[in-house]
Amino acid sequence: MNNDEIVRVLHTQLDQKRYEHTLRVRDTALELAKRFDINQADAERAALLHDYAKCRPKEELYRWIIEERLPKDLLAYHHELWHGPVGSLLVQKELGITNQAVIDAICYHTTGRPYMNDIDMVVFVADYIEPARDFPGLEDVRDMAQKDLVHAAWMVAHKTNMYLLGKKVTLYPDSIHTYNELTNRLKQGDVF
Ligand code: DGI
Ligand code: FE
Ligand code: FE
Repeated sequence: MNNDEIVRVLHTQLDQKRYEHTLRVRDTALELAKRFDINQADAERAALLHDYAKCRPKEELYRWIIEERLPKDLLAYHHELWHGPVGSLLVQKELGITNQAVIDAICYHTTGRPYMNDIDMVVFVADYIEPARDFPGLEDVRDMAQKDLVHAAWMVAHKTNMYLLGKKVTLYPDSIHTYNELTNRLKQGDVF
């Protein structure tokens, strides 16, 4: 399947708002991949497909988690966390995607994961900084994404977790582990 075909599929799978978000995440991911000399084909594919399951009903997402080998503990957390793991499954089943780097980046794009690789971080950061996003302090993350991808990913994890704590919602363990591991990486690199 080439990227033009994927874009056509996305148009049928996603509502207009999500489709346009996806194209902006693709453009942003490509910029980051070029800037940091990361595999552009993988970054583009993962960005295009990162929200593949976002518009499925939550009952369907629930069913995939029950029926397939996906982490059952997701069900004890907000359903917003389900579309990444389920999307990573459905792109294999429905689109025949086999590229593991792409599959992983889709799976972990909402929470991150410890020891994220470059493709994971490109999607994690691009999803947060695409041009139509407007979070408090977002310009600082955009500036950092011009210089240091790990530090930018740390800022995304930090800001997302702070925002969620402010809302008094539970944090999925991967969200915490991602923050901890990136903090350790920056400390080891003497950034902090
Ligand atoms: O799918 P998008 O809207 O493009 O973005 P996303 O997949 O990064 O995030 C979806 C939402 O998930 C976002 O509002 C923040 C939320 N989220 C991320 N980590 C956690 C979380 N929500 C809860 N309850 N717990 C988490 O650990
Ligand atoms: Fe998402
Ligand atoms: Fe997204």
